[in-house]
Amino acid sequence: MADYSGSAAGRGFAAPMRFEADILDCEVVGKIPADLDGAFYRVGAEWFYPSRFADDAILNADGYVSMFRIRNGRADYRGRWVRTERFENNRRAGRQLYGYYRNPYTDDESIRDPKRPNRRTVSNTSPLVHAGKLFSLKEDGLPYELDPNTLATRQQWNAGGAWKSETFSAHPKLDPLSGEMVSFGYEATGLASDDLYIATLDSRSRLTESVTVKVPYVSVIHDMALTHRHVVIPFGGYVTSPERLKAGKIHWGWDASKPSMIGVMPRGGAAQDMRWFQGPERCMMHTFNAHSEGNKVILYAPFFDSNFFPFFPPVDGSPWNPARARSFIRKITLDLDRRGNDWKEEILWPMQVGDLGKVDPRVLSLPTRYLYTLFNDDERPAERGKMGPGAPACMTNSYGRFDIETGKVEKYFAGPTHSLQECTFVPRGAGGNEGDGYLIGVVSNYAEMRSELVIADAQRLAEGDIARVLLPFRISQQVHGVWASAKELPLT
Ligand code: V55
Ligand code: FE
Repeated sequence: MADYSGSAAGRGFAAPMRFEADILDCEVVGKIPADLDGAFYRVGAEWFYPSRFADDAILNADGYVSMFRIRNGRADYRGRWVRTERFENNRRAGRQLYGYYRNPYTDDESIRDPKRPNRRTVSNTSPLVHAGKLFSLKEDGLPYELDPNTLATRQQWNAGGAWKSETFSAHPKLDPLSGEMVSFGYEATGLASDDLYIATLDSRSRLTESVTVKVPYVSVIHDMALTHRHVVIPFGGYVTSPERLKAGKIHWGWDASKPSMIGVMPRGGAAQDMRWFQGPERCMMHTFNAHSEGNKVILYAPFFDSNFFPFFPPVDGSPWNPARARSFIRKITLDLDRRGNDWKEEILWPMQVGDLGKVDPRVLSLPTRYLYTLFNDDERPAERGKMGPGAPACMTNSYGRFDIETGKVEKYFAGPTHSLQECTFVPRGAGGNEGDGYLIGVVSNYAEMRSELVIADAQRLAEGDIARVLLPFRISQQVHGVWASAKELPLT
């Protein structure tokens, strides 16, 4: 039996839940809307065998995929490990063979292969549904295709050999008008390489365009944004090098002297069309959305002031600073007609928010009115005395709909012993207006030490949820989730 004590694995509510699960017709409070027919997929990180290093990143834990299949007002739950090559190698060995987050030099000799770092992927970051297929993604490797009903892992996928990067982002963007997917891979040609590969696949998943550009410096490029005319590539602060990796360190360190960068290139452009804009110290992980207005690109993103991740330490040896790991909803304007390489940045709301935000997928790449994300509403009570072990010091008790047009914030409160995970917007029907739909997400119930799925009307968040699906156990923190209607996947 693996020893989880003293490892990077959590305790209490966050203690590893190593089983796979099927719950038919879950207990429901309230009424699941009859028009919901589809599946909510979640991908997250869960240690099968714990890390060998107490200071490793949770981002290095094994991929775990779960789904809520919802139809006829009922919900079934299923959870499975993503059976990566790494998972199967570990299982065969009966122990953790792999070392630090994205550092193959720290791996057990039996599987060590620094020339092929993408084989180490844990595929733990986000589900993707495109062209009738389901995938789990992580930015250090290729997608794993999953069975959308059984969640069985099929095989790694590279668009039939057309995808020419060793890596594939966890955040490709889907164009709601053309059905295209635009995605990228960074460190595209090997460990710490400065090649960034960007490609477009059509609505049937055939690769139509690709380009490779050099990055100004090698950093985490976690997310992107897409407009109907441009591809937007933000990053900043994190650094790595072959020397750092050979010295046995975790993949990333934080270098506060590095500028934040945003690359903008026309969709279908050539390498020389990439324009790099530059800004102050920022930790740039997730985006909400972007659109083009003439020769301006407007990006909405919940970027952090500085390093968000305590396990990627500052390279100058200073301690991680939680006071600067704050994110705000920022509006960034990139003017392609200006000669300078700077951008204009506005903080739209002074309140701190979580950075796992969403928009209505029908407006992706287009002008946006509503941004949805999670935050902690300090005006709501937290009943600490009722919570079991492992509740976080900072709770996340609310979802918000942030109205860019009016500035108004509509708030959903999950409860005094509850902490929410990322929200997902579910459109009501295929047509319809932006914002007409549901906001759904999993919440940790620390009073009863189990998890729930909440479903709220996205236009009536203040009225509370309309249904809650109750699970009889804790499920691990998702990183990202996606809703797929029964029209998008062959669901049984
Ligand atoms: C992120 C998550 C990752 C990762 C790199 O949220 C960045 C950002 C879950 O894995 O490997
Ligand atoms: Fe992400």
